[in-house]
Amino acid sequence: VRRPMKIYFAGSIRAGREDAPVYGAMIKWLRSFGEVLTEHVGNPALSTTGDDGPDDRQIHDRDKAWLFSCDLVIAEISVASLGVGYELGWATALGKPVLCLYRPLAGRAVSAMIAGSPGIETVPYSTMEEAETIMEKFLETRAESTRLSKD
Ligand code: 6K6
Repeated sequence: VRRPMKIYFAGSIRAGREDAPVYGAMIKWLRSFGEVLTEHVGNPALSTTGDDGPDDRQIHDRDKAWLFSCDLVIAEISVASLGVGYELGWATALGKPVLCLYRPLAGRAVSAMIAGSPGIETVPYSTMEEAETIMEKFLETRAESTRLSKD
């Protein structure tokens, strides 16, 4: 049975929203491959304070449920976030395929717990075009194994 692939996209929220347009562009592109469970991550209107949204327990529980139900996880980690790191830890513990994309910056290295994790593919990129090529390759190989194990 083929159903749309469920993609969990992770990106910084309270750790800083400067890359929100990047998340938005990636999410928009990913929509042609499946359902993106976490579209709010790319919403430029979402601030870092979020006083008007659901309370933290609701956010945590809903995101955790999405993480359990997703087929794979893609994270943009150029802005380092505790929440994203926490999600990546759960994703690998759950055995989900995980891709982390980042733009390399001088003097800043990706956490060894992410870059060194055998359950995570950590790949640098510089242009959106490059990011799309990397995501497409990841989706093609992972979608196949997901289909084989779930059908
Ligand atoms: C809006 C503004 C502040 O808080 C909100 C509503 N918050 C969230 N809504 C949905 N997902 C969230 C929220 N806060 C964190 N997350 C999840 O953690 C997302 O899936 C992100 O990938 C990740 C971001 O973590 P932080 O530590 O940067 O906030």
